[in-house]
Amino acid sequence: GHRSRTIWFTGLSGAGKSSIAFALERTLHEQGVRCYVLDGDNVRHGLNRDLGFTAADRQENLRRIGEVSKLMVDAGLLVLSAFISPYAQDREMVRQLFEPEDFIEVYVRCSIEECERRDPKGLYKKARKGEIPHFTGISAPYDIPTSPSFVIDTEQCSIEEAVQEIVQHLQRIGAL
Ligand code: GGZ
Repeated sequence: GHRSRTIWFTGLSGAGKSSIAFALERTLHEQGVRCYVLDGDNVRHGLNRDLGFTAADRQENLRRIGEVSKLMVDAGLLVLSAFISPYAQDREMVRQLFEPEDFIEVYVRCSIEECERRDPKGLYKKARKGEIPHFTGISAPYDIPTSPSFVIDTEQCSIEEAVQEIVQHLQRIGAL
């Protein structure tokens, strides 16, 4: 049976975190699973609009998102949180908010070269010109996850294949 929990997607800008989370949400809705996607577009313009991209602001961004995710899990939802979450220390802080089985970390892997080629919002181009400070992968770090629950490589598989892999993983661990 389905239990509410948080699936936390981490990876570079343009790696495909939000696309996978929204596609997964559609698939799970079709199966009657109540879920909700949190990502930069619905959190950074509202709840966290006072925060930028320094290490301290990212930490506070992720702390609040972790707390909101936890409230939504308490309310019975499967929460799909898609944030770069570049610092291992911050991902660990968020993990600590949950029971171990209630937090699944998915590393959405894609090389910086490929993210820069995709550049869906033109942000890498701007970051290269020095117009966006602290840009992850260009002028700010990304700590590669050392023990994620699951890795999705978006240079190797499509969004739909990624969704199928995650659904199968969730079934394997009895989460669906
Ligand atoms: C990284 C930035 C930055 C900087 C704006 N560094 O691809 P996007 O556009 O839609 O997603 C990115 C989003 C990252 O916000 P997060 O809340 O996920 O970051 S973190 O988890 O690190 O707190 C990108 C855009 O915001 N963006 N400036 N400097 N990404």
